[in-house]
Amino acid sequence: MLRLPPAADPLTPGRKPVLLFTSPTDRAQWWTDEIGKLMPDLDIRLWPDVGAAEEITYALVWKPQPGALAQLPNLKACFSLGAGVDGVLADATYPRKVPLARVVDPSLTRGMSEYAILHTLIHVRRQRALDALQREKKWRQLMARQAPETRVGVLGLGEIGGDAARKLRALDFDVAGWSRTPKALDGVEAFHGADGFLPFLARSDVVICLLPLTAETRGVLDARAFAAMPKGAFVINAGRGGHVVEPDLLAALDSGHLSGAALDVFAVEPLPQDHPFWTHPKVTVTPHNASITDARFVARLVVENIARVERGAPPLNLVDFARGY
Ligand code: NDP
Ligand code: OXD
Repeated sequence: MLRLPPAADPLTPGRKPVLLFTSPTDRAQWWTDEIGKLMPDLDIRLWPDVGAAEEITYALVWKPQPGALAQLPNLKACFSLGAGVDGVLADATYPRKVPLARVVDPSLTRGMSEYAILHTLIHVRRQRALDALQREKKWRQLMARQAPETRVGVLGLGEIGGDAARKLRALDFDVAGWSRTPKALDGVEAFHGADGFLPFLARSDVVICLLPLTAETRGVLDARAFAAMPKGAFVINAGRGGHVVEPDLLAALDSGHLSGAALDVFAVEPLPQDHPFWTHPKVTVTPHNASITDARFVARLVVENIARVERGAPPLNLVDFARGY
């Protein structure tokens, strides 16, 4: 069992912060238990049982119902349950005067890098073909491309993409990354901006999308992008479904230009039962679980951020509304 050291209750005496939790997917009980261990006096309300809206001072959210946050007149800060905030900013009524913080945590980052490495290795080591041979009880050795001969391209070099790029580099892959602004990572070829995009794709045998979904990055992986990748390239998407133009990806797979894809995120989630990705022979589908925010670790960040705001400091990991991430 994980043991957390006891934390002093950091609430200002005489004031009563109230946290609203709302998520269609995360387990409320898990979060209230973990936050309760660290801040026992915190009043936590579970959507839709808000009580008096003016009493709510903090919100911990994943895909909140549009309009819900705008109805909280005394909201001091909002905390995303994930690293991505597209599901919060999709609500045009989000009150922009309220700071929005996102999750940056080693547990979340580690899971994402593991996903990127796992699917890179499954592809490079031809594990799906070996699984098929096993099903037929065939003993046949398959040659795999060496890591230094494999050009991996990571879209997004932030908390998660930067970590994945460094770890892939440590496995001897030939790694490049693409970001909005120039970045320097040891041993990683860096590309940035619109001008760097197609050259970055053209040198990438495995393309791993770890971008946030913003107005600029929506649909970034479209027919033009797939055509720019070398024949036989493999695509991994753990950013957001909105990054991929799904019909374009299917066309690039079916034409034989791309060798396969591992997809964790989709335009519509859960992935509809009749979606061709489910049964496509070149596609691996996972249910948006590349990395799941773990309340045992991230409750501490929520509590710290409440304490910071209570003492007049900005929350950690603030989102820049103008950039959208
Ligand atoms: P960060 O904000 O730390 O990093 C984002 C990176 O994307 C930065 O390098 C940034 O560039 C780059 N970027 C943003 N916009 C553009 C653009 N227009 N062109 C080129 N590069 C751009 O985010 P995280 O690494 O913490 O998270 C990334 C995403 O991962 C999340 O937003 C979420 O969508 C996804 N995610 C998915 C999970 C899953 O389970 N599938 C779990 C967790 C996260 P710059 O460095 O110049 O700012
Ligand atoms: C996240 C996610 O953004 O889980 O953290 O998708």
